[in-house]
Amino acid sequence: MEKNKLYITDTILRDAHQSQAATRMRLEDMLPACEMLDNIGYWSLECWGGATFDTCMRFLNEDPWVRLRTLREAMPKTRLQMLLRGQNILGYKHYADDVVEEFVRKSIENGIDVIRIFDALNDVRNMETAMKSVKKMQLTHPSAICEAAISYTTSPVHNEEYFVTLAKKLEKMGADTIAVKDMANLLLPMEAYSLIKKLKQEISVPIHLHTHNTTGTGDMVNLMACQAGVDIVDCALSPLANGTSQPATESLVATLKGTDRDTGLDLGKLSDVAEHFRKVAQKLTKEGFLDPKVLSVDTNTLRYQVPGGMLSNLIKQLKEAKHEDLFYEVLAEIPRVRKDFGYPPLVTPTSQIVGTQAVLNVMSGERYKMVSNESKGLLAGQYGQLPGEINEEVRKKAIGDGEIITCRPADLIKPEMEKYRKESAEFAKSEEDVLSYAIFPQVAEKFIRERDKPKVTNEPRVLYVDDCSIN
Ligand SMILES: [Mn+2]
Repeated sequence: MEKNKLYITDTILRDAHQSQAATRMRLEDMLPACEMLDNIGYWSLECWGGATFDTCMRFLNEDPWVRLRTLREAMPKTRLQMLLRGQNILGYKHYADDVVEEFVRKSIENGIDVIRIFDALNDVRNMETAMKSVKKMQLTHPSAICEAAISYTTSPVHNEEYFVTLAKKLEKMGADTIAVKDMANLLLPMEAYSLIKKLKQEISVPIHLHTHNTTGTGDMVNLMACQAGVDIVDCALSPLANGTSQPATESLVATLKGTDRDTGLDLGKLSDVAEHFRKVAQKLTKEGFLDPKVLSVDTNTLRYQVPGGMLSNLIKQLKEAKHEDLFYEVLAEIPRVRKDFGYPPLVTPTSQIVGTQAVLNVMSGERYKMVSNESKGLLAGQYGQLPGEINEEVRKKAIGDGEIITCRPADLIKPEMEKYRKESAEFAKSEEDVLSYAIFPQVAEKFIRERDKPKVTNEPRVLYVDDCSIN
C-alpha cells in the first residue's frame, strides 16, 4: 500500500442496495457498469455475501454463484469483496466447520479476493474456522485476503480498550486487515478519531472502516477516521449513497483531493459510472424497492442507541399487534433487555432477538413471562459468549436448570457436508449447488429445480430462412 493515500472500497454492488433497496439490484443492472468500475482503481468492490445470496435465489431467480463468476470475468483487475457471518456463513444458524471451510474455498475459487468475517457477539471462536479457511486458501490463491471485522456498538462493556484488545486478538489469529464494522452508524466522529488512532498505534495490519449515514454522521466519521490514519474506507457511489447506506464516494474523493490523503481516484470517471447507477436507482424506486424515506437522517438512533432498521421493524411488529401505543415503552425496554442479556451488539440476529423479547416483555405485562426460543438459546450460550455479564435471575426464569454451553457452539456440530450432499443428490449439479442447499435448504431446492427445468413452450416453432437454407 502507498503511504498516506486513502484507499476506497465501493459498496455499490452489495451494501448500498442491501441498505436502501432490499438487496434487489440484479446482475443485468451491474454488468453495463463493470468495465467502468474496474477502471476506477478501488481497493476493492464489495459485491457478494451479506443478504445477496438469499435474495438472488428467493426473489431474483439468479444463481448467486453465476453472479459471482460473471462479475469476476467482467472485472478482472479489481479485488472483489464479500461479507461472511463467520460460523453462520450467510444464514442464521451455526454450521459445522466442514461447511464453513467448503464455502470459503468455493467463494475464493469462484472469484472472491477479500472475505470480511464477523460475528454478531464478537466471539472470536465463531470467526476462527472461517479465518483459518481463508489462510489455508492463500497457499493456492495468494491474492485472497482475510479481513476480520469488529462489530461496533456502545455499552458499559464496549469501550475503546475492549475494541483494541479484540483487534489484537484478531491480528494474532491471522487477519490480513481489520475492519471496524459500524453497521448502525453509532460510531461518532470524535470517537472514531480516537479509536482509529489507537488501533493504528497498536495494530500493524491495515485498518478498514465501515459505517453508514443513518444518523447523518457518516461523512464526518470517515473524515475523522481519515485524519487519524485509517487505511481503507467503505463508500457507495452517490446514486445509492447516504441515509441507511454508506456515505458517497465522490464526496470523500473530492474532500481529500490535493491533500496528503488524496485517494487518487478520478471524479470524472466516478461521475460516468454514477450516471449508470442513477438509472438503476430510478428503476428500483419505480419497482417500489427504494423508498426515499431511507435517505432522511434518523436521529432516534443517536437518542436510543437502537439501530434504524430495528426501529422500523419494531413499528411494524407493534402495528400488526395493534399496539402502536406501546412504542415508547418498548423502546425503553430494549436497553433493559440488552443489559439482562450481557450487552450483545444489535445486529442480525441479536437485534431481532432483543427487539422481539422487549415486545413480549411489554405486551405480556410481566417481564420474561413469555420468553422466545431464540432468547433462550442466546442465554444458554448457543450463539457464543455474550460480551457482558448475564442477569442470572432472568436466565433462571428463561431456561430454568437447562444446560448452558460454554464451549464454541460449533464444537457440538458433527461434519455436515456429506449429509447435505446426500440430501441434495437428486437435484444439485455442483458442489456450489450443495452449498446453496446447505445454507437455504427450501429456497435453494426450489430455485435449482426451476433453474434446471427444460424450458418447453407450446408455441409452434417458427421457421427462419436460415433453418432451411441449403447453401
Ligand atoms: Mn453495513
